[in-house]
Amino acid sequence: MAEPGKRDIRNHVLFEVATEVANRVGGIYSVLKSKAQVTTAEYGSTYTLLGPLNRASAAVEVEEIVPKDPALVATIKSMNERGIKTLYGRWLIDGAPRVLLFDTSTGYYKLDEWKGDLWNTAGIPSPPDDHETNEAIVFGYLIAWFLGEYVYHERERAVIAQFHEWLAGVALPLCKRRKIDVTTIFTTHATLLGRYLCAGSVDFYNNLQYFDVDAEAGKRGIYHRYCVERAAAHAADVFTTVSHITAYESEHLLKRKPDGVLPNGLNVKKFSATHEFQNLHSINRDRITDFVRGHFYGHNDFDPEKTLYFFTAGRYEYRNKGVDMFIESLARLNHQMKSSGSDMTVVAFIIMPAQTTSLAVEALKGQAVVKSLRDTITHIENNVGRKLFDKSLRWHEGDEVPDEKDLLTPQDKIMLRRRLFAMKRSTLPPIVTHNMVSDTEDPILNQIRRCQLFNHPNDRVKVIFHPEFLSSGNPVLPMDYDDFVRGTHMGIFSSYYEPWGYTPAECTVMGVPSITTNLSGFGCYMEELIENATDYGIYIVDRRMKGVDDSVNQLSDFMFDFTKKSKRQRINQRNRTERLSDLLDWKRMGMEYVKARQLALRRAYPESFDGDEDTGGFFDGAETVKISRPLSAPGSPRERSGMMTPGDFASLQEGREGLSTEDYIAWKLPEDEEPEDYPFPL
Ligand code: 1S3
Repeated sequence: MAEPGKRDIRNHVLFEVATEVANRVGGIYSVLKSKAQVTTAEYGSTYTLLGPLNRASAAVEVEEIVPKDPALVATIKSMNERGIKTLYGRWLIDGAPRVLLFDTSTGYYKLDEWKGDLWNTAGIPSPPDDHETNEAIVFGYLIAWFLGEYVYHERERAVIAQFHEWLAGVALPLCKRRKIDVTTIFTTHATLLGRYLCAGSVDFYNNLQYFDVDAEAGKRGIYHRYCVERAAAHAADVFTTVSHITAYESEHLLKRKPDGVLPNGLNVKKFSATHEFQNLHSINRDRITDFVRGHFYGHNDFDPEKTLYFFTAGRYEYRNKGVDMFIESLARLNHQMKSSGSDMTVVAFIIMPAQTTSLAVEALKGQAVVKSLRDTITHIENNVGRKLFDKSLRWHEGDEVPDEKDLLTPQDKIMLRRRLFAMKRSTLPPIVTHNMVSDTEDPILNQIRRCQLFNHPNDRVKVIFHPEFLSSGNPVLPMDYDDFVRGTHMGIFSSYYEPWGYTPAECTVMGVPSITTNLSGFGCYMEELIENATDYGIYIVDRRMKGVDDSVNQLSDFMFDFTKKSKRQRINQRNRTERLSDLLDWKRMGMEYVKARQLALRRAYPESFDGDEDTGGFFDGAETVKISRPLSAPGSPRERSGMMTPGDFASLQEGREGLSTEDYIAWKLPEDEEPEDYPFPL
């Protein structure tokens, strides 16, 4: 048995705790799912994800198996005997990691006791009717219970528990208070207060140092949640976030400097044929074109060969995700294209789930009339072909060559005429594909109305708002998200608040150029890494140093310049974009996670590292991994000296009290920016 404080750090056990394990909600699901392969490659069966049990999604995402680890078996048995239901299994994704899901409903019999305990031990209040917080409390207490029992049964190996986001954070102060022999990491993917403050009309980045955080949280009714988040950040052995901009935010809003940055990666899949992604682009672009033809029936007066598909997508956070700026820039782009006499058309999609009642009749009708037209023409084509063949068979020398006029029968003409009349339309093609619950109050629709982007035939920019996540089962736009992205020409994410931003990163690995901002973690990361990012199809709008009007112009100029590219230029750019995908691969990004875990072990078990300057290969392995440099013309990412890992200018080393503010000093904004100076309503 190990002496206290002397657990086996080399063969440690890893738990990752989050509410989005095998449960698709948002960005954390993407992080855990895409990272699973590299983490299971490193840990095998000693890696387990812990989450709340959502029976509906577990039914399709998890295959139940029997645990083998004796400490795990004993702990689960003990919890089950005290009424807590669990599901242990494999998450059916690449890497097939093990998951242990807790049915929180079976822990509610202790809710009142736990709420009292949370107040007494951590001073965290919990109002009676906040379901989300109640869930977080029950889940947190179940996790602390689990970890406490687990380390009682597992006496040899060190245990690392990494927690993602405040919803999984309640267990952290409990682990600390109860002195549970685990070492912990807390990773925040956004701060609660940051998200709330940015969604209002606050000059967030210039005032970060000055917010009265308790008062601001109180005003927004989230003080208790904020307490959980702040307690989690302070109780963890190692505190991390996903980008430097969020590190700066966390320092001021959560009052602890993060120890380092763990940027998000992707599970990059390379095709054996280098240009396969270009083929996929053209196949999926044609599928989008099919949809567009239906949507614009009666108004298909633009050439698909000269049409570009732009899109934005994500959680419906109108201002945070920069939809306000996107629509305003589209209006300016429309003006630029019209006044320059451009023969191109841009169809801009907004894919953001909102409350809807059903698909709009017009959207369904559009697809139906175009399908009928296509069916009728196929029928006529077959008739004409058959007749032409028959006539040709009967042809003798001296006869006339069959005349096309004799090939179309009167019935064919009537059928065709009917289809053509069905496509007559007295209204403009719709903006939105669904019936909205609050059409007149919807911020996106109101901004489109204000900018008068009504899909008029003269408009060079058309807009389609699809207020639902994409799926191949949708009768109007039957495509999965990845296929849709591949078919577009450009993704546009003009975010104001975006700790990381998976959407542009996903575009990049699929070879789709994107526009992002220097207020998003991803944008800053790419700007830091690549000298000539635009050549690589990564356009970064300056939302820090420029006034809003100038940022909007910069965005519309980026889009306008893109419309002027030839097809060849677009293909070349896509090739260069796709070459950046190695930079975003978890094989590289995962190094920061390795370093965070190493630091957590050092902090909890310093004796195990005594006199051990060589840390036993952990760090060495992480730091000597060569970053692949697949880049060629025109130019290459910035050459950097010294240690080069994705979190590079973070520390994640013992001996430093968290990140130094100097690390993200670049985030300081000029003080004279005029927040009220918005040229459009927010
Ligand atoms: C958060 O999800 P969001 O879209 O609410 O976490 C994501 C994963 O770290 C991150 O990419 C995103 O910026 C955050 O905002």
